[in-house]
Order: sequence, then C-alpha cells, then structure tokens
Amino acid sequence: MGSYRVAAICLCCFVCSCGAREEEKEEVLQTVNNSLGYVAQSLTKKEYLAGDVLSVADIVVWGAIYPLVIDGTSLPDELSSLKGWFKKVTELDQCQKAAESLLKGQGPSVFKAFLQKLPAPVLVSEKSLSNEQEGEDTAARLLSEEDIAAATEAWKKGLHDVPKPKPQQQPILPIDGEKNMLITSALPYVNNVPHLGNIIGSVLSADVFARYCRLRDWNTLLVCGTDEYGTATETKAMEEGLTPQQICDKYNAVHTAIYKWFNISFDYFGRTTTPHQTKIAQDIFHRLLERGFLLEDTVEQLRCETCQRFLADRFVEGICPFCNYDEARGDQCDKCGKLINAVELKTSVQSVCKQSPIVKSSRHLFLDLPKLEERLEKWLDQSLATGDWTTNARYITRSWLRDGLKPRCITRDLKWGTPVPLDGFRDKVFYVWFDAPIGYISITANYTDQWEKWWKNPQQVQLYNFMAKDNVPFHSVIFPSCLLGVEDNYTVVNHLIATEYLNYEDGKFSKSRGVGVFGDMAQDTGIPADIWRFYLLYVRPEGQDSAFSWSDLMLKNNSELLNNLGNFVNRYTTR
Ligand SMILES: *[C@@H]1O[C@H](CO)[C@@H](O)[C@H](O)[C@H]1NC(C)=O
Ligand SMILES: *[C@@H]1O[C@H](CO)[C@@H](O)[C@H](O)[C@H]1NC(C)=O
Ligand SMILES: *[C@@H]1O[C@H](CO)[C@@H](O)[C@H](O)[C@H]1NC(C)=O
Ligand SMILES: *[C@@H]1O[C@H](CO)[C@@H](O)[C@H](O)[C@H]1NC(C)=O
Ligand SMILES: CC(=O)N[C@H]1CO[C@H](CO)[C@@H](O)[C@@H]1O
Repeated sequence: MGSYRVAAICLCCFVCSCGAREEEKEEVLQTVNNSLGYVAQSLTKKEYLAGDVLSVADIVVWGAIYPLVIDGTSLPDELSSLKGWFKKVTELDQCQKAAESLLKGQGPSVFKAFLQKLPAPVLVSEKSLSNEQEGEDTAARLLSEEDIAAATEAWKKGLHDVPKPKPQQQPILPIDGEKNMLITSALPYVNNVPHLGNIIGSVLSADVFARYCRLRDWNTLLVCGTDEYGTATETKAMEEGLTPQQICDKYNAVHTAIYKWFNISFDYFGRTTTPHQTKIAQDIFHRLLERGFLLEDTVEQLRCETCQRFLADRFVEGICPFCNYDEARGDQCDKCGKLINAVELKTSVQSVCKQSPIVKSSRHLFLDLPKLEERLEKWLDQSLATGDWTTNARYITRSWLRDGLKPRCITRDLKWGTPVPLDGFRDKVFYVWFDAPIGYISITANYTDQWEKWWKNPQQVQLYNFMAKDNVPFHSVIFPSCLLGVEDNYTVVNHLIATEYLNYEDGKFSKSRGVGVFGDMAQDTGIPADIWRFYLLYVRPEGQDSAFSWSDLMLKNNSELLNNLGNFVNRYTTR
C-alpha cells in the first residue's frame, strides 16, 4: 500500500502546481510513474487490486488517482491494464455518483483548494517507504556527474588539501556579504534533567548542523540556554525546599554539564533569568502595546484552594475538549496536538496535589493574533516557499492557520517570571510561552552587546530554529506574530526543523516513572559520548517517531559504526 500513498500525495503537485520547484516536479513525475507502473503491473495478473472482486483497495486507489486521470486518456499506453481498470471502476454507478457530486461539472479544478491545504509532498518519504536498494538509487540520482567527479578529485587529493576553516573571531558576528547562520536549539526547561529524546530532538540536531555550517566557513552562531521562569520552577522549588533562583542555578549547572559531556558545540549557553531578558521582553511588550496589538480581557483561571495559588495550565490534567483523550495537559493535548485553555478541560485535577481546582476570574492582557494574522501569512508564504521547513512543521503551521487565530493571553498570576510593566498588571508576570522564545534574543544579548547585528538584521541573517514538534506553533505562529507586530526589524525564523518523538524501547521516556535514559545516566554507562551521538543521530525521529533500544544500540555500534563507517575511514586513512 506504501507506494499508492506516495502516488496519492504526489498527485497533488500535478493538480495544483503548489509551488514545487522544477527538479521536484521531475522527481514527482518519476515517483508517480513508478507507482502507477507498480499498480498496472499488479493488474496484469488479476481483475481488481486485491483479486477478482472489487474491494476497498480499488476504491481508495481510484479515488486517489481520479484527480489526475479523470478521463483516463492522460495515462500512457504502457499502463493499459491500469487504464482498463480505471475505466471499469469509473463506470460503476456509485463511483459515477460520487464523482458527479464532487465535481459539479467543474472538472479537476475543484480539487485545487483542498489539495493546496495538504502538506507539500515530501520525496524523502519515498525512501522510508521503499526498501534500501531503491533508497540508494534516489540518493544517487540527486548527484550530477560533475558532483561525483569533484568528489573523486577531492578524495584523491587527501585531507591536506581540504581548506582550513577560517579562524573564528570573538564575538562571532554576521559579516556583510557572507553567509550568516543564526541557529537556535529549543530552550530546555530548567527543572528537569534532559533525556535522550530531548537531546536528539533539538540540542544534538542543532549541534550537528552548526558543525556543518562551520566546516563550510559560514559565520555561525549556535545559542541555547535554560528556560527558567514559570510555575514548573516554582513547584520544583517547593518540592526541593529551595528558592526558585536556587533551583535554576542548580539545574542550569546540570544541563550545562550534560551538554558539555555530549560535546554540544554551543557558542553560548545562557539562561532566561537575566536583566537582558527583562529589558528585551518588556521592550517588545511596550511596542506591541503602543501599536495596538494587545487586548485586555477577563480570564477564568483555575485556582487550587488547598495550595492557595493559581495553577499554570501545565499543572492541570483532564479530558481533552477536542478529542476526549483523558490525560491531556492543561496547555496542550499530547494526543491531538491542539492547544487548550486549562478551564476548557472536561473535569480536571491539579497534577501535583490531585485536588480539583476552582475557577476564578482576573484581568489579563492578550496578544491580538487575529489582527496580526495577515502580516503573519504574508511572511509565512515567503518563509515556507524559500526556507527549509520540515513536513511536520509545515503541516502543523498550516493547520493552525486553517483553524483561524484567536487572541492569546500573555500574562499570568504568578511571581516567578518577567514582571509586566503596566499599571494594573504589576503583580503579574509574562506567561512563559510569550517570554521563553525571547530568551533566544536575550541569551544572545548576554553573549555580546552587539546582539542586534544578529537579531535585527533579517536581510543578512538566516535564522534556523531546531525543536521537537510540540514546539512548532510557538515558533512558527505566535513568536513570529510578536516580532512582526513589534515593527523593529527583527530577524524572524527562515527555517524550522522539527523532529517527531523518540520513544524508549516500547514506551515513552518518563522521569517520574524512572523510564528511559537521562543525560547524566548516559555518562555513567561508560559508553563514550561519540557512540551516543552516533546512535542518536542514527535513530533520529525525522519523518516519524522512532525508538531508542539498548540491543539496537549494541547492534548499530558493531554493524554500522565499526564495520561500515569504521572500515571505510580506516581504509581511507591508511591508504
Ligand atoms: C514510466 O514507467 C514505465 C514502466 O512502467 C517506463 O517504460 C517509462 O519509460 C517511464 N516513463 C518515465 C517518463 O519515466
Ligand atoms: C568535541 O568536539 C570538538 C570539535 O568541536 C573536538 O575537537 C573534540 O575532540 C571533541 N571532544 C570530545 C571529547 O569528543
Ligand atoms: C534592518 O536592519 C538592516 C541591517 O541592520 C538594515 O540594513 C535595514 O535598513 C533595516 N531595515 C529597517 C526597515 O529598519
Ligand atoms: C562498541 O564497539 C566498540 C568497538 O568494537 C566496543 O569496544 C564497544 O564496547 C562497543 N560498545 C557498545 C556499547 O556496544
Ligand atoms: C555580557 C553579559 O551581559 N553578561 C551577563 C550575562 O548574565 C549574567 C547573569 O545575569 C550576568 O552576570 C552577566 O554579566
């Protein structure tokens, strides 16, 4: 069934010409041709796809290729068996009726609007669906004769002739007329020890990309740091009997040590609890306020009377109002991916004390996303067309826009956060999702006082954001909306690289249940960091969830790293 699916996805390109580049179209043609050839081949031996009687497979495939070959004449002659089958299925009474009700006499253009909303076809999925042999063919086809000749030439010359990377100036700054790469890895929450999924999801992926960029001699700045504000920290502080600041100091050191051990090449690893954060976040806030992009409204908030405090959405659990998943968090449902307001949960309990909270109202400030939507879409059109966005990032972003944007509350009744600098709200702080992405900027400001050369320089800087997919909406919709609304020449994301999830053996990583491998434990195993790095990159959840497995780690260490890569390098270096 795999190749049918690819065919169905690729057909979109024909019907809607959704901006696929020329070589992509050729690739698509090839893919569809192969898949159709495959279907035609199987139809030479039998009447219908699954045998001699019509089955659901016929209907599905017929429906998928219908937009392309509405009258069957566009099918090449080599595919005569497919042609005959298509005609036969099309003539079925039910299929005729279905087609008529859909087309309403307008022809294939009726599919356009629908198909344009689908994620852009990814050709990589062809590789993962087919077997390894075909995968290699695809890779080979992407290289031109010249590429191969150049590679052979370079190989013959040996390592001495490889140009040395230019020395790095300090601080690293963009340079006129050169390629300037600003790379961020999602800021890890300070109250946790990161697990392998967190490490490959953003930190290690960003590291590898940054190393590549430096080898290419591009001006590259990789920044990250701990995200330290919010209730998560307050709660952890209560648990451990420390102040929030002490918790941040303690876990910032834990994170720093783990990434150092994994040899992550951050140019600067900072934190969000700095005066720079306060200054920049408040400046962004003031500019949004002056430009009329903030609204005031009353919010129903959950409050725990037992603990005497308002509850952050993340600390409430209940039933998702959209998909009825019964372990949804108050901010987001892990099952359907929708963002939630905690008060919308059907029956909820606080995740710490397990008491049911009460609803209480207070005045808050909202980011007027509907008012920013137009400029966001304009910018997104351009960024998606010219940048590297992973399929999941494109898909999540599109579905957010399709659902329409609503105003989002940016303030919270908490203490541990960036204070809101406005009368009437001075006892509140910024909500973490508003505050945290500003951390990229303030952390850079903590690295160099010339930070604006990176962050207010969209003409000369390419911004790459690395993250796991649950972080996509904040980076593709909400934060860009803020930066565009501020009208201060900010650098807005050009490339968004999101991973799926890494599972642990057959389940999820879970600190509370002690399941999984955490950064500090990886170190204690005695297995060197480079083997961890290799294996995590090998199982990187790129197009779909993947899993960490101990036995697979041993296997890949021996087969891929030692036998294949090791022997290859060995043969080269001992020539
Ligand atoms: C399409 O596939 C058929 C075999 O199914 C092959 O004969 C033909 O050359 C292919 N056409 C293109 C354009 O690749
Ligand atoms: C860490 O990476 C650097 C290159 O960025 C390399 O020179 C160094 O040997 C690595 N350290 C370890 C312990 O692998
Ligand atoms: C934005 O910044 C760049 C580089 O600093 C500058 O060349 C450009 O003129 C600025 N654009 C605006 C609209 O301020
Ligand atoms: C990985 O392979 C090396 C070389 O054979 C071996 O020394 C090491 O013990 C292996 N590590 C693991 C975790 O299997
Ligand atoms: C260069 C710079 O601004 N460094 C600051 C980074 O943040 C820490 C913590 O707030 C300060 O102590 C540094 O002075």
